Amino acid sequence: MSFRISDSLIAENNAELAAALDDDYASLARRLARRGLDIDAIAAKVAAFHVATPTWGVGTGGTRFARFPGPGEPRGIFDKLEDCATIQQLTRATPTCSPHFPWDKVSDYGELAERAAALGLRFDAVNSNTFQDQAGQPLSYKFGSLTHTDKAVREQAIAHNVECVEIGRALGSKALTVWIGDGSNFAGQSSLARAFDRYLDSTAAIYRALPDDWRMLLEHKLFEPAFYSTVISDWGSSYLAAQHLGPKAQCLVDLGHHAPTVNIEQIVARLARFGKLGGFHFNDSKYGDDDLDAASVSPFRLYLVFRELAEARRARGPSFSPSYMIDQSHNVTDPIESLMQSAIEIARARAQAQLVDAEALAAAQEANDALTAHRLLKAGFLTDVSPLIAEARLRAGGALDPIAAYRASGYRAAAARERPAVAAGSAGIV
Ligand code: LRH
Ligand code: MN
Repeated sequence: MSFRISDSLIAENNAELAAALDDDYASLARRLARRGLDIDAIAAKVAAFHVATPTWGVGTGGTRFARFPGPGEPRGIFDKLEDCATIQQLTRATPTCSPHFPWDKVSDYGELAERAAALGLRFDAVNSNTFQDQAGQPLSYKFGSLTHTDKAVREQAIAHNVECVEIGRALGSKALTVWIGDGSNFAGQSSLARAFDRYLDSTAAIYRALPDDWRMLLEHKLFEPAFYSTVISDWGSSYLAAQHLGPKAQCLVDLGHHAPTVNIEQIVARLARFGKLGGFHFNDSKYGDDDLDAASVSPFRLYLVFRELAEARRARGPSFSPSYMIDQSHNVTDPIESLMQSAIEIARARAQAQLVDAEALAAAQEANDALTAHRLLKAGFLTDVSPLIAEARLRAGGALDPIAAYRASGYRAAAARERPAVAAGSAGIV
């Protein structure tokens, strides 16, 4: 697309908001100082915190019933990169994106890497896909992929993952995310034990193809597309597999992949404790894998996850560096706006998690002073850090109000002019 949002538009937009921000920032600075906290130090930490956008998330998403594309839908990875670059330009929180293959397949990955670099983007983990059959694919994944009973199907799926590693190397990525939908819809349909053993064998073959400095991120999910059993259904199965495979294998926590009542922040604490927390797919959900915007349903839960991340970083130091990525489906909003809002809310949780007096909290916990401990922990969540995260964006060259700047820019209308309209109707998340 020839249209790019101009820095002058962002500067004009920021100028209108600057005086109010300065006032709010100074007031928050005083309040945090009373709590012994240095607002500039926290703003610097927030500015250094980044989350990757999902290339599959910049197009309008759908459900199994339907997808209702909006104007200016990205036609392919080059359009998707432009939209990811626009999110980064305005939020300064998303300098990386996570691609998905074969959805983002091109003939020249060198050209793709150059285009991304020209747009100021880098690639985080690459995602394989053995949950759909591609046109011309010799063997079907209807009854599974890496755990299929037919060795030839497993080998086809392994080969695809190894190809994704090769693509990732050309793009400068350092990790492969493996999510498979393998499972069953009837009790007795598959051997729960043998299916897991086949998973271990197949992922071991992929593991052997990993470069030394790469990670393999195993993504668990409770159900869907399988509705009786899922081979990697929970963090326990994922952890066992990662332990079995070796140090380069870690677990990826997609917030939407758990039963509604599961204590996800405790899973984060457990996996971090054993050095197996490899990454996140941030989103939110009320019922199932709803892939809603991060913090749009349970902002307190996201905050609690970042509290455990802050504790893990205190315990494990700078070597603790999970991949932070978003994985959402935007069915009724402009995907760029939703991804910007999500990046802002994730930065908010990151900032709030820094505001807890960890020593006082530990003392209250040791003293079994439940209410004081809860109040000390909640103090971060109850602090409106909007001025702090806005200032962090401003100092990084971003927009104080990314959505207002985006709407004022006319980017979506320009995309609609330059990208042919897409017919409505086809079902599916992308
Ligand atoms: C599975 C999942 C996985 C992706 C897909 C798009 O539900 O979370 O991470 O491959 O969504
Ligand atoms: Mn996911």
